[in-house]
Amino acid sequence: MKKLIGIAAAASLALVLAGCAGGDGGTGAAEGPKALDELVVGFAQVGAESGWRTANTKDIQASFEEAGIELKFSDAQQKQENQIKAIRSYIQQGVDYIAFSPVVETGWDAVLNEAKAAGIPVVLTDRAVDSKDESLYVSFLGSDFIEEGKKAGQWVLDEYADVTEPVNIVQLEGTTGAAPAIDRAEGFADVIAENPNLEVIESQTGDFTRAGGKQVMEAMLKSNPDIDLVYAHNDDMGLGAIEAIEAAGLVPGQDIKIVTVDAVKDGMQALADGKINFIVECSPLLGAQLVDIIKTLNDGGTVEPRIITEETTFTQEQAIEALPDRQY
Ligand code: GYE
Repeated sequence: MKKLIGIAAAASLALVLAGCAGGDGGTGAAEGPKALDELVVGFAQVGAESGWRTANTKDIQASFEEAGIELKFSDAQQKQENQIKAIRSYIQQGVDYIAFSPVVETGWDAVLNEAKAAGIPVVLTDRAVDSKDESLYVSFLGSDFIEEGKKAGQWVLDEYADVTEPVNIVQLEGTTGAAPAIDRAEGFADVIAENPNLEVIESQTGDFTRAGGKQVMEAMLKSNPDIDLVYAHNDDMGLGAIEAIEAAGLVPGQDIKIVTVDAVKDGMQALADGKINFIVECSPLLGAQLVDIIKTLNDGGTVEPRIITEETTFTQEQAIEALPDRQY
């Protein structure tokens, strides 16, 4: 008799556990939270185009590992079609959550609707989509890129406050159509508009890569003998520009000033060395917050639709001070 009760108890415990494991397509809430080691999250990364991206990937992978949550990871090599394929495969595999950093802003509605139909919540990390339908994702975690552009513009405005001559600025844009490229250009343009001497004489994409920044800068140096300042949408393109400027026999940071965004180690080193003049920070450390979002959703809680990363700016002195403790 005792044995029979034991078996019955074990069977009902098994049923409860099976209930917890879900099978509801991932919303989790209806049947209670899953154990963390039963959760599966699919992450579709942009690529490995920059120091920022490498740090972001490392941080996300490490955070999920630490939390004991399985993370499926894919690298889209900066191609939207690859990212869409990865998301579709996560949907097919029936993951519990999908997180991704959209390479460009447009063209996501179809695949996001597929995720929604499958009941898989989507979290945007780092970059935004421009979809009007905000029900297609639960939250967007990342920086305010317009604000970053404004901070870069403010430094330029202050630096050239007293000039009476035109200041020739060239801009190295990030990936065409990417939220940080669009917004960093917009914020910068808004602020420098206050001083009519500040003029962006050329603006080209360097695709957020060092090689791209170098190549575009080489061409710009050929067509414009009189460049005063480079505004690069990330450190890597600024570092590429430094190579081109040096190859042209000019001194980066002096003959041509450089302002960038990100504050990854290599950028901070160039700032400390006086080759870059100012960096606006953009933090790639989004892993812990992403894990928190997933845990909250798994517990049936709600998350803020927009979570903005806190960031600062760096001058040369500040870079020298911050470098020894810089994590990425
Ligand atoms: O600034 C750049 C990277 O989306 C914020 O992408 C990110 C940007 C970052 O390639 O270095």
